[in-house]
Amino acid sequence: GQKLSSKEIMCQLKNRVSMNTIKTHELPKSASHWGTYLPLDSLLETVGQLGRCAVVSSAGSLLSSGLGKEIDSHDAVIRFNAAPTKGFEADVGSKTTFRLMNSQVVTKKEHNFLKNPMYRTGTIIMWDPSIYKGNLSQWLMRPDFKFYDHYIEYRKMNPDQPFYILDPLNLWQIWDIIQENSPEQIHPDPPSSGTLGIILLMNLCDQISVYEFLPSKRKTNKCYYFKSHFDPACSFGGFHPLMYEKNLIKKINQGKDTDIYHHGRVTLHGFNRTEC
Ligand code: NCC
Repeated sequence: GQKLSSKEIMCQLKNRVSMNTIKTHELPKSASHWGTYLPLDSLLETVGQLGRCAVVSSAGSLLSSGLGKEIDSHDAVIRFNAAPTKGFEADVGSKTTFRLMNSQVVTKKEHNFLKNPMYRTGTIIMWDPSIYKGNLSQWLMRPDFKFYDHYIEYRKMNPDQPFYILDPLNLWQIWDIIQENSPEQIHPDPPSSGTLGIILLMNLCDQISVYEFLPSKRKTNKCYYFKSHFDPACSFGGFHPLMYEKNLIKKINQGKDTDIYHHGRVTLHGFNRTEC
């Protein structure tokens, strides 16, 4: 692992990660049955520059945080997967501008993606991993989950809701930077949705507040604020290199360490404020 400064890490993330979402014409013909349902322009082309943005992790330690008002005071809020706001507004707020989801949540019946009205708020961004640095054709031969049918069906039912799919190459562009800044070899598994959301918003917002990604004093083994499920791997990682992701984000935090401890809050600068 190299020892880069905060600014150098910011510049690596800014210059080497594209956060490109897939457009129809970039896909091989074999994917046109669902590819024609993709939005015409990419997410970054469509969403203009935003001011203050919030990233809300799904961690159990958001419970009793009372952060809801603070979170909602941001211009845009990103949430992940099946994380609800209903019933948890006091702690996590109620605004949802973006929802970043893995393909498992879109595909598996148990998540009820097509029926649950929760998903119909905000812009959806889905990701599905390829093999390390695989191109779009390699990815489509072996997607992690077969999301196409639900993607088509959802787009037909909700044609006006923006629904992007992240180019899987982005995952590995980020993974490389995590690996280069870590003291040991990491298995090439994709970064968690949390880290993808943070880096996405660094492309879109002037300033980003991240909640309970770096755990506060409220930290417990409770996995989610909305479920009674206890597992320390939720906060530190099993499949995802989550601990290494968190160490990287810690290095670029512009806020105070006491803000992490008391509020679980990290403050990051957007790339528009990062001169490289
Ligand atoms: O758990 P998950 O993520 O949905 O959480 C969203 C993001 O919040 C951060 N987090 C979560 C819990 C916690 N205690 N600490 C945290 O810091 C992480 O950054 C996380 O990314 C995923 O990343 O997509 C993940 O999705 C789940 C699962 O697929 C969905 O929740 C749907 O059920 C994965 N769990 C399993 O597959 C069993 C999880 O590994 C990663």
